[in-house]
Amino acid sequence: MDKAQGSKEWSVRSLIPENHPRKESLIIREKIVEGLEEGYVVPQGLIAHGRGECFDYLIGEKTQQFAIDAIKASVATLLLAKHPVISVNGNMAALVPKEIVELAKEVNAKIEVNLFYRTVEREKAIEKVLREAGAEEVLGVGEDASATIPELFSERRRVSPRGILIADVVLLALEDGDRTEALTRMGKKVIAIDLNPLSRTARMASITIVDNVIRAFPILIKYARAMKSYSRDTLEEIVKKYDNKTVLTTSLRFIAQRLSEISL
Ligand code: PTJ
Repeated sequence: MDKAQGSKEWSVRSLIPENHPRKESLIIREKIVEGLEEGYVVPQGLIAHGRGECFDYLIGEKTQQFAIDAIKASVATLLLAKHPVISVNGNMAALVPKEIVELAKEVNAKIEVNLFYRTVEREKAIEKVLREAGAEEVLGVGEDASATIPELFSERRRVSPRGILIADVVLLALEDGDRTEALTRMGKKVIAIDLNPLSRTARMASITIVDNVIRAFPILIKYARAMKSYSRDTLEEIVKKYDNKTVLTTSLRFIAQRLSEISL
């Protein structure tokens, strides 16, 4: 890449033709690449994104009813929570920074940085992205991540005593299953957004939204605005009726059915 190409004015996005059939998907990729260039997405995040793209293809790159059902239960759970926290990693910061801040405001949740490949530089870079997106407080950065999730050995064990440690509900995405399992053992409800219904995270979470974070966040915000006026009884009823196993089974059957229809 020459100097002109490396400058801010030159953007890879400008190389994507307006009428390219995969334009949206290519632009989303560029957001992840830009996050990598700015140092807050890790190279492994590109691999994670590719896995996500594959599963997104299988669900038709659309938010399906099983995701809407999970989104409604998630919003009810967040609105009922005493200490809800949205956990943010590199890919999430690249894809949905404004939406994270917006949803946190709607459901009165804290925002906490929590990384698998933790470095102080990345934590600070993600904090900056979130503050630029409107966040007034970002937990889990530097000394603030002074508490520990028991029986978890990755860097994800470091959490804020004002955030994930005391949270009753944690919303997370693009995650490995270990932390979800550890948080569940601590008695917390975990809401996971994961395009892969077979992942350990998807299986271990209390509520799994099988959808792309890009689409799921705006819908979460929309439902949060609508459901804020619901009574506690109504919200509790929504949570009570929700069954994550059914949602995961439905998503897998949907994929199987879709593939068999396409292959005819
Ligand atoms: O920023 P860090 O240091 O915390 O690093 C995090 C990564 C993303 C590298 C790490 O969590 C990782 O390796 O994730 P995995 O184990 O590859 O899991 C990612 C999961 O998220 C997979 O099940 C993907 O299908 C899914 N996924 C990928 N992109 C999206 C997604 N789910 C929802 N929306 C997406 N855009």
